[in-house]
Amino acid sequence: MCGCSSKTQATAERTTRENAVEFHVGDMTCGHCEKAIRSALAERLPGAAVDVDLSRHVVRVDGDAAVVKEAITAAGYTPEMHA
Ligand SMILES: [Cu+2]
Repeated sequence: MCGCSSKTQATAERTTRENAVEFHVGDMTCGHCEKAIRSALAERLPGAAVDVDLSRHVVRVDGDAAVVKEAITAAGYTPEMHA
């Protein structure tokens, strides 16, 4: 058993950040939406870690919830705070 296969599985590894906020964005449906949201977030939170799960319509950002919500809304999408 070598390390190759275990390394492949580790690509799904998630970084858990204490101040990460998670939003459900129901109208984020394709790669274009993801791009628009990512660039809106990069504009307001330069350098912040952004995690997008397109299949679950979830956006995770290492930043302030109010700023994230404003950025997603300004991009034309509807963020809902995750419990
Ligand atoms: Cu789209």
